[in-house]
Amino acid sequence: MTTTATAAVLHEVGGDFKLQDIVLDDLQADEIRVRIEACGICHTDIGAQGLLAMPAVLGHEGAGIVEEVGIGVTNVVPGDRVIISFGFCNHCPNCFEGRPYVCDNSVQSNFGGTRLDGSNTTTLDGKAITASFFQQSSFASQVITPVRNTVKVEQDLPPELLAPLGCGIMTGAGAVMNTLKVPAGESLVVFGSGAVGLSAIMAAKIVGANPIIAVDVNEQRLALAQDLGATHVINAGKVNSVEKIMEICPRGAAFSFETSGVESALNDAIDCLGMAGQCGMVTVPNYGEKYPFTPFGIFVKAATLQGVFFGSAVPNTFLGQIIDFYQQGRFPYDKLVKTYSFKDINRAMTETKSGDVIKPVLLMD
Ligand code: CXF
Ligand code: ZN
Repeated sequence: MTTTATAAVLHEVGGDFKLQDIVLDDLQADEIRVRIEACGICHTDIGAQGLLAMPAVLGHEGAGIVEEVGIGVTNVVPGDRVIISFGFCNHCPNCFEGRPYVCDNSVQSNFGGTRLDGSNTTTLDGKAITASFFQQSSFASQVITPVRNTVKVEQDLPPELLAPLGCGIMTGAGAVMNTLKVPAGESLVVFGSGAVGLSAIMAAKIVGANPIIAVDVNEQRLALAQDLGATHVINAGKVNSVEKIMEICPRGAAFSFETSGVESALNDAIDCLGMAGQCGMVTVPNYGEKYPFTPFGIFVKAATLQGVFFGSAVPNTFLGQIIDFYQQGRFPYDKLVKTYSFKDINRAMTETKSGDVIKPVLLMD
């Protein structure tokens, strides 16, 4: 039996979202239907619009209550609370080896607009539309998602804190803990103090990185970075950040992490490294364009430039660890969150684009 839900439907790239009735398909055996309580907004909800056929339902940081389960689902039941994370196929060699964050079918799974078998979950006025964004499309009151990319939550946390764990917060923390594996006592420079960068800083404090240097152009965000664990902050709009970093780390930084997508920041994130340094990058300047930098800067230091997908996290184990750190007071990511009513999604988007809010979270009820 199909289900009617309300979704924020995007009809043109960069346009306003319109709350409309949609119809969700019947569940396949491995799927669940979730009543979304909250959904975070991530910059990929903005940056990916151009990749999708319109109309489309976005949203990929959903959390909510299981309403219905497919016939093959045994690990959750209606009434359970889940976080929905990224999509993966579960049958390619990388998934098989326990690395779903580099699933061979990641692009199709997260940006394909349909289930992995090509079928549609969602219709609007009787016509199939682009959905299954990150196998969820959680800017909606209800979604269909494969159970494998959901994490059952036992802890008593409000939905606005569960939702953003599925992408941005996990990516920042995971970049430090899983991808770069920054050891205690090593230096880390984080470029960009948004949700991903600040999560990286909190994780860096937990692992004992030192120094932890935050680079941004916004004084308020730098103050927050310091509050969350940065030992030094640098305003790249006022001083030469590489020179400053070299004063703090005369041998160059052991690790850098670029989260801003700003061209000069990526150059600086490479230039500030010492010998055999490692730079993680979670986004790119000028998506898809050739990039004007010289690989010599990497080669000459035997350095590594590492793309970071989802913080190399396996959500089913990693999200529980983050929640534990939060409950111990060691990962206070609630300081990044601002909630909006679902109907105010367009205001939330405007404040996301302007940088007024760090981690906006929509509340569906
Ligand atoms: C995405 C960014 C684009 C590549 C896949 C991972 N992260 C989430 O927003
Ligand atoms: Zn995201």
